[in-house]
Amino acid sequence: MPAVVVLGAQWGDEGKGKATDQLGSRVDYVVKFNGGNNAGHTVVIDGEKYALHLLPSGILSPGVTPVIGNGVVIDLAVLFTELDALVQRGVDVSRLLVSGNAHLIAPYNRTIDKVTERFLGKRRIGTTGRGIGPTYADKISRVGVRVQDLFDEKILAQKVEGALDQKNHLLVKVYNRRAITVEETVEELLSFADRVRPMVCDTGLVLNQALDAGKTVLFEAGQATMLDVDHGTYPFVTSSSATAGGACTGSGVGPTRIDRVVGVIKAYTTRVGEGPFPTELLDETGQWLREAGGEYGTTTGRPRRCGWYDAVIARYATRVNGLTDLVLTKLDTLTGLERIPVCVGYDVGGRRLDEMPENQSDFHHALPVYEELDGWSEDISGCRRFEDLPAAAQRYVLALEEMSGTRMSAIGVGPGREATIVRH
Ligand code: 2SA
Ligand code: GDP
Ligand code: MG
Repeated sequence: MPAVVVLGAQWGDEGKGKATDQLGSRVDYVVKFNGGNNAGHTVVIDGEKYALHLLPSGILSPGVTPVIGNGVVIDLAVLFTELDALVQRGVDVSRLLVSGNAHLIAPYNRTIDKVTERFLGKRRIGTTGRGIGPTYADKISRVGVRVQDLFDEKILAQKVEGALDQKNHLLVKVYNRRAITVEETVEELLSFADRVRPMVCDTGLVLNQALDAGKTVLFEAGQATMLDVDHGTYPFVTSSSATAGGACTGSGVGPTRIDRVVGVIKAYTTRVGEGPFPTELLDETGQWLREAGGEYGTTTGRPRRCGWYDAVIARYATRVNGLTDLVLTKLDTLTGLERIPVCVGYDVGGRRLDEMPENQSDFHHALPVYEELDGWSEDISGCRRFEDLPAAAQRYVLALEEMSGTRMSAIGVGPGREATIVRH
């Protein structure tokens, strides 16, 4: 397993943090390649809970070198708050490497994220408000500020001035806010420069050299396939490439070097923020799933929308990412349900679809076509072998595996590191 990508197959919060942490103990490098502190990955080790946002989950495994790749957007204040909190809990963070090409979330991008959402009103995306979208917009518009700019004050001031020219117009004239000065922005960014400098290097070169030397690298995605800016439910997406291709563009490692792509998928579906969600349950069953699964945002605390497993999405994620494996999580959450519906296709205006509709409006109007499977009532959290699961739970997993078209190589039966059934 020299190079493996771990990503979300649904709308996020599938349990990527736990999956990465588990694989992390067997790899040399863990690279975060997209997103920023919009992410929230929970890892539970010996009953102790860690919520990671900007840092790769691999940071918790001793011996692993964590890397923040060029595809990530970095809020420096958050980076150091997270690092300090981990140091206080005894985690060794000294090996962290940061790409000089990663973009910085400037304070004005946080402001613009929040005011834009407010002004969008009913059309809002439901962002995390962390400045992610505006920072990626700056990157693509070529007015972004990168980590390497921190080490030349003159260049930093020029870049901030270039970015603020447009933004102040928007802030003052459209959003009725005060103008942000170049000086205050530069001062805030520079206050972190000395601390970040020793971590900064050509991370693409380091990773390629590591692979050449036979080391193992795990690429950890933030958000998920259905939130990917190209392949997700646009415009209700995040602004980065959360699919497998993003692992290459966001790290500087070519696609021919990737050996495995692991999709993490929940035994049901959740989504946080706005946008279409065919299997969403707006009734008390949805509320039951939310409480049973503890479905509240790891970053913002927002209640997550809950619904049944959607095999159309599983097949789509398999295709878009070229998945080699699925890791099924939170099977234990479904314990106690008599029957469990699974979405096998959509009805769009009387037409039956087995694949994701290409047209966005069709997806908004897609009605789930369900097949019902038997549930189980036994506590499965102690199961460690597939054969230990009740027959109905085994059948549920095998049915999902067949519908999704990818082998389910591991099954999560609890939040803890050890609460996993490994099949392949
Ligand atoms: P943004 O802030 O620009 O990335 O928001 C755009 C959309 O992406 C969704 N998004 C997420 N969805 C699930 N989980 C995320 N991380 C946190 C978590 C979220 C939280 O682990 O729970 O705490 O609320 C995440 N980050 C971004 C977001 O909801 C928008 O739909
Ligand atoms: P991520 O963003 O994909 O890393 O997922 P989050 O950490 O935001 O949300 C997943 C939640 O489910 C966390 O609270 C995990 O501790 C928890 N979790 C992960 N796998 C399992 C599992 O198999 N069973 C249960 N009950 N909880 C799990
Ligand atoms: Mg999460």
